[in-house]
Amino acid sequence: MHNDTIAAIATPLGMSGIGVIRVSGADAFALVLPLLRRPKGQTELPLSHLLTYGQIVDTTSQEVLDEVLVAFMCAPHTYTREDVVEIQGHGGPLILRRILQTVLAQGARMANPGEFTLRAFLNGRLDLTQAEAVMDLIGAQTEAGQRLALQQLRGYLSQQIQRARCTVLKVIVRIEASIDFPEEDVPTPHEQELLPLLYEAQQQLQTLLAGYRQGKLYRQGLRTAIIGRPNVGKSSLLNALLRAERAIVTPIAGTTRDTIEEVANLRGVPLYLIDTAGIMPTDDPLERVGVERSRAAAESADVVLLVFDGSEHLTTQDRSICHELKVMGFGSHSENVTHQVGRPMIVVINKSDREQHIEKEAVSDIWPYAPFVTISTFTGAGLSDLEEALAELVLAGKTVSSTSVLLTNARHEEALQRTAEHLRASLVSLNQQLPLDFVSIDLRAAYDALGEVTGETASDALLDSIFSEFCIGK
Ligand SMILES: Nc1nc2c(ncn2[C@@H]2O[C@H](COP(=O)(O)OP(=O)(O)OP(=O)(O)O)[C@@H](O)[C@H]2O)c(=O)[nH]1
Ligand SMILES: [Mg+2]
Repeated sequence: MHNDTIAAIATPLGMSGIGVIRVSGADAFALVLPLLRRPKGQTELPLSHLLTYGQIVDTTSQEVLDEVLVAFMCAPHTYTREDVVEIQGHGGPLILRRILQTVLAQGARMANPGEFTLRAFLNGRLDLTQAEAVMDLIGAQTEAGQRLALQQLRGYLSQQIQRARCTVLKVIVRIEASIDFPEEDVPTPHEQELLPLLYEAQQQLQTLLAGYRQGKLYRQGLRTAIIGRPNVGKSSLLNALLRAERAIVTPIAGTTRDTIEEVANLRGVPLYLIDTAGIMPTDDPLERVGVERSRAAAESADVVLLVFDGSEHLTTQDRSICHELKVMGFGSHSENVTHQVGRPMIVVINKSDREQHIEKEAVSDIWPYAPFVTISTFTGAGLSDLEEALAELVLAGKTVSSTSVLLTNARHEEALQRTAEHLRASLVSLNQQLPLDFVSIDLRAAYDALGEVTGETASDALLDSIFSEFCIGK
């Protein structure tokens, strides 16, 4: 299954300067060479890792399909560690498909999603975290996300996992040697000897797990819904945070009819800003759909920016929106921002450039613990405070440094949680002076769970599910 030769278009299908077809496997050279017509006199084998100029010809019709540059790359210094050929043609979908067709007609098989990277993994060029990092790198939305993916690709995460795994293994070896060879005088390890090692492994894991929440933010971003009654300045706020005139702003209440999503960058975290239609009672069927979408946006948001018009008195509409958000669980119930109980939100009082009429105390009574920010989208006053408050709320002031290794993947997190539980169980058994084989059962489970992260103990089903999420040609 994994020793045939595969081919796929490796660049997105669209109009572009060039497009690349990638071929990998033992027969890659033999399949492509007959299709390549080189300038007269060139008959020697092309040099590895250099570009060869020529024309791709359909072998049955002899029709010239494209003028190309081809890179022939000998194993093992290739992406898959197999022989790889990359044909660079002109970037038109029709041309690329026709070139691919002729390569397939020569006997290559169409690659499955992620199959090139799967081969790189199976051939030992990448471990599983590195293969997954390839996908993260392609999908990265911010520079911080890109940096994290690159660190993972370079193997920094695997190193940390291996360190913890090695510590666990040390304990397993000591325990099992004493169980297996009691007659050879391998002494039974003393609990005081094993505990420090297990504590160390547990700490290594907990450090990684603590970074997970933060890492996830950088990778997936934060859904931030801008909610409020009509005309308070929600669309103006979206534009201000994007520093672009994205949404239509008018003095007419009900300007925004549908939700609008845009990505802004908050200190490296992708901020998915959702501008919504003002929530209000209405009989208009079109408006009603918009209002329902606003509610859904709030429901699915990680954070809500609740906007009020500071130049007007608090209205019943404002109050009923507050009520709806409370029902959804928004608003912290404790003063301590880092140990919030409710879903995070920020109260934004807009239009500070005008005379203020809003009953601020009434608003604070409704939201005693939510951060308050007063802004004007006209003058820009308070916008940096708002960004600060958002960063404080979600990052607790932290930003990703170029050296930190953060766990970003839910699969890794799940496996490490399991590892941590097994370690905890082994520590309990050790403390209760249970027989050492009890301890060792849990430690073996912890060792295997760590191996799942790097791929050493990953099942075929797990591999399938991971690589099927890749794009074709990767
Ligand atoms: N003075 C002042 N006016 C503002 C400010 N922000 C927005 N406005 C005005 O308020 C009106 C409504 O602004 P929008 O941004 O369209 O408000 P909205 O909440 O998106 O309104 P809907 O889409 O209708 O729900 C416009 O006339 C804006 O120019 C501000 O900071 N100061
Ligand atoms: Mg609007």
